[in-house]
Amino acid sequence: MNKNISVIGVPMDLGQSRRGVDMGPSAMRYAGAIEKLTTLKYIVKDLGDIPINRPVNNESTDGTNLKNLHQVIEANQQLADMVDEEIQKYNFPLILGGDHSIAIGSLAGIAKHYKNLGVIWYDAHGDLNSSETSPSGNIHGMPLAVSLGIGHDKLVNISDYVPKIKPENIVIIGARSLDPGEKELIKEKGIKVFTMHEIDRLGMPNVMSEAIKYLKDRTDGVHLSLDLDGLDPSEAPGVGTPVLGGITYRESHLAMEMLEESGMITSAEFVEVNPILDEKNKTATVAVALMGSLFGEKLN
Ligand code: HAR
Ligand code: MN
Ligand code: MN
Ligand code: MN
Repeated sequence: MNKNISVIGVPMDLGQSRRGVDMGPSAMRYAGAIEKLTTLKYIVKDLGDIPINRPVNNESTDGTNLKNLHQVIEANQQLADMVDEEIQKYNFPLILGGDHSIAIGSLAGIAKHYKNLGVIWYDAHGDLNSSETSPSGNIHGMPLAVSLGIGHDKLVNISDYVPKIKPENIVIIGARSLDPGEKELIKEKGIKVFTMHEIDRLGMPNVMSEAIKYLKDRTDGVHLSLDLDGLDPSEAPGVGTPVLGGITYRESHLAMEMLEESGMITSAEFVEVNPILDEKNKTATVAVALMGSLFGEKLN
């Protein structure tokens, strides 16, 4: 793994409806993210937080149902530029969210550096909605679709190229809440998904081996987008859209360790940590523990 990590905080809560996820970056820093990586002998640069403009009101924009569209675009363009710059300097971008709408900017900044960027989407949700299929108008339910070039023009055009990623380079892990339009898109595009059913059936070791083998052949870099709601709410309660029956803490550790051993991860983000909904910063603490495994922390 690249020894130079650039940490970028994105205190964004405008891609969804529950306040508090904007404090995710502070919660993960408070839980010791920077110290953890430093202890693991990385050279860590904490670039601080991107400024997020507050919306004047919560009304839909551009004649769509997309909440806070303009602020989400602005923040993601800033994030994309910053991530792009860090990769140009050969640094590993580690992005701390914020709601999952920030993956739009992360991927916009990252994907231009790869011919075939792979994406591991560790999440209870598919985040494959568009304005037409979204039940909520929440942009955090859309970033994977947007990165495929599906969605509002101004969102898909961030950083001026479309699409950012190819459907065959995506692996979704942990899905258990997919909307009808998302299921259709998964079928239509042939996106590889390990739902909770496959995790139960095959076990996490096999799921991760398959995911790694699948991506290894076809990609030249892999972004890990880890939504804390991929984990079970009993172990990661501080999330805005919890779904029962999720991935355990131990399974998640193993997943991170296997990704580390694969050597394939070239950027990562940890999103949807909401300290207001949390119990004593448990979810941020889980996030930081998983960062440890992803970056090579060993038990002995
Ligand atoms: N699929 C639902 C929607 O589009 C819920 C999405 C919840 N999203 C996240 N990100 N927490 O995964 O509104
Ligand atoms: Mn998500
Ligand atoms: Mn989710
Ligand atoms: Mn282990």
